[in-house]
Amino acid sequence: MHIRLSLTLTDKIIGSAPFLYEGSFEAGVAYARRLGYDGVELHASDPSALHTPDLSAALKENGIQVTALGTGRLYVNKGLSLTDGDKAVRSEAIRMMKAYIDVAAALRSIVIIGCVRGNVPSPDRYGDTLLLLGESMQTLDAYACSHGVTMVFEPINRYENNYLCSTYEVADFLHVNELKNIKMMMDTFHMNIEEKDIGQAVIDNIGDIRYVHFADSNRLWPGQGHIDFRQIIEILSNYKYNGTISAECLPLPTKQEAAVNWLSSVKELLEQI
Ligand code: LER
Ligand code: MN
Repeated sequence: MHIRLSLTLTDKIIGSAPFLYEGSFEAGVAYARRLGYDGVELHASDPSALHTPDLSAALKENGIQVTALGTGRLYVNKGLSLTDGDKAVRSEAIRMMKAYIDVAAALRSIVIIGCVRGNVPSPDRYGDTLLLLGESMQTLDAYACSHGVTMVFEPINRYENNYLCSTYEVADFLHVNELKNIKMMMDTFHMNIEEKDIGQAVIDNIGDIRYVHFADSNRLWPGQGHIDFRQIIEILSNYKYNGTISAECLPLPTKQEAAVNWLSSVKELLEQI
């Protein structure tokens, strides 16, 4: 199994965001290398901050790959969503997502679609929201296809987003909308809340899974809660998953301790395969 282990970097941690480094991306790349990571997952509210000569030089110098770009800050910082009732807001969300795709094409990275999906404003608007999301995703899929970029939709637990919370729901949505370059990712923290059987959900959806976040049931690094990571890694290995596993967990007790402990526990699990 050829897996890349990636560290989550952000320019600014907002609230209880599960990222393990805060500061300049160039310094973050060197830090990820020093700790022994192979890649970085970048979370910035402005995609243009990610396509700079300094960052490219830092990536090259440290032999580090950008594994994915997170886009949640569009929703958290700017209130933009792909399903907003106001067409002008949806269009702005799509315009910004296209800017992330442009950067991802240059960096050969994946783009994550997480909370930028927005929420269903009231139960009677569920169908309309799915239709709006389908429309926005078709537009992004066409753009991603023409730029050779893969996007991954993240099932997020019900306490953070009120629809498309489980892997099965997301798989249905992607298939019904016949999306070509938009696949799925899995985050074990969310799966622990939403799936009946995490291992079975990985097996049933493996054909669509292109990216992985590892955090334990309490969102600390693997081994601190009760998720069976050995079983999940065995399944990923059996199905020849060759993508990234990313360290998206709470920065506790400190960012650095979480980053160091996440890596050593995941490496130890991988060595046992
Ligand atoms: C994003 O990857 C995620 O998992 C969300 O829960 C952000 O907090
Ligand atoms: Mn996640």
